[in-house]
Amino acid sequence: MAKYLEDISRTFSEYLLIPGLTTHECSPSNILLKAPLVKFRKGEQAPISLNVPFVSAIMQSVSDHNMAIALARNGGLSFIFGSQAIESQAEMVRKVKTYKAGFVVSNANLTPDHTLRNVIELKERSGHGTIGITEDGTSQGKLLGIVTGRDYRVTRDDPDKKVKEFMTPFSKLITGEFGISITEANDIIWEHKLNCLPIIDKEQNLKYFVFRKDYENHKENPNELSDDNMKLLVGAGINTRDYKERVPRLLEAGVDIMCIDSSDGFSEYQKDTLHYIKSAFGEHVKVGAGNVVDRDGFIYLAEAGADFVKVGVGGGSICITREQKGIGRGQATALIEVAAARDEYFEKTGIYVPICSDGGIVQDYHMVLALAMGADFLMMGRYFARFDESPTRKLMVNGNYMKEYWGEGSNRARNWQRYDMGGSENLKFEEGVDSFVPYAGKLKDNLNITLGKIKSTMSSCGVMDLNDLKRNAKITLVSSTSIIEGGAHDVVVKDNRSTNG
Ligand code: CPR
Repeated sequence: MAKYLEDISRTFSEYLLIPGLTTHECSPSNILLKAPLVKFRKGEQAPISLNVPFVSAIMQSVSDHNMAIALARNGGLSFIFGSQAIESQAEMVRKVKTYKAGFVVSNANLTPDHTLRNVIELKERSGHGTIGITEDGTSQGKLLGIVTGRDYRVTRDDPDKKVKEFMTPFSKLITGEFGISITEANDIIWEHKLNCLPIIDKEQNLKYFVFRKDYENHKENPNELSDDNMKLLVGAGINTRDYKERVPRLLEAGVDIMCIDSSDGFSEYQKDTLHYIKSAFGEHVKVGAGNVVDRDGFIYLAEAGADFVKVGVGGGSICITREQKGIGRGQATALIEVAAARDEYFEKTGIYVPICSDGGIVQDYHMVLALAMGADFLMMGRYFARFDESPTRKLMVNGNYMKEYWGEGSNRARNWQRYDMGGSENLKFEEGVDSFVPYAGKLKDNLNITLGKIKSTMSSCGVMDLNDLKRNAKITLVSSTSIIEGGAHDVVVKDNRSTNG
């Protein structure tokens, strides 16, 4: 007879935190959000920790090199999507590892024969106000000029006017030589009162831009997550099929950690993958596994050698796994059981295997609930997809700016390799949708607001760090009527407050 679990599958929205005593020292500025990323022994420190307990989802529409750079600079980490050719994924990893703070590869480029209309479209789509004009329109082509908002007037100029007629031509540009340090580049910026300094090689090819505003930002990035050589940390998604070829290429490119990406990770395929990687490349090579939703799944992957275990089946915003396959579990219930299994495993073996709550975070307060329920860190897709730094297009939809966001098991991603059972049957149905999410601006601005809220909640709960939160939070279930009480009610709201979307 099938086994019936007694519990009801519950989601984050069904819980709230009860405030604890807020002491004088427990002010948001004293609260720490450092979190272990990989397993460690009792009494030791995790070999890799996050400064902010967030990682971005292993998805085409979320985690490329730009997202990875932005997130690591702000204390979190991206897992670059694995649903792409090995070489292009390795190249993205390399871009993060060779990233030099302040030197930005130009993401918006055109040729002199493009038009003002193209400039305006590109600016809207990419959000970049400085456009590199190169011979072939690529980011590394021969630099012929730049265009910024000061070079044209949208309301007066003919949209068909050619870029070459209004760009600031190369002869009038001040440039820096490839190889100069960030301090030298900033000296040139200050001396010539520039907003942007193009860096070129001896053949006049564009290499980077250095922006005045980035220099100022850089000083404001105290959480930056970097290795011993001051290079940013980066992760990558892998699958249970081509790991023998993919993993060595990712390691060569400098990847710091990998994660086996699957909607159902409780499988012998994951165990085989973990065993192979650990024996072929060594214990120091870090690999997370998942996803699971119960004790059995966690213990299986922890014993198979996973460095962290990811929790969540079917809770992702773009995910229809539960509707399609009838598998899954409410994210809060899954997390609470797996957190207990992690603590039990730690008690028994002295090895702490961090868990990551993956998917289903909608409101900022869900994050602090997930951390209180025992998640060591959180993986989010929708949250990050809304920012400038995600790899997708920004489009105007019904009068609002939106970013595209699609699931890894949707037809659009065609990432069928993540499904461990493989085979052609998996091509016959989708596990996710293609969608829009409201555009929200820069990662840094949004993250600062979110972290401010989390710290403020922690202060209300009277806890100083994430361990303290896990141990001492008081969590209560809410009834459907008390959920109504929690929003604005029985008043006529004057303005529409924006939410996380
Ligand atoms: P949200 O943060 O958007 O709610 O969820 C992101 C998570 O959804 C991903 O990290 C991944 O685990 C899961 N996911 C991504 N694509 C999916 C498809 Cl097509 N089906 C099921 N789950 C998916």
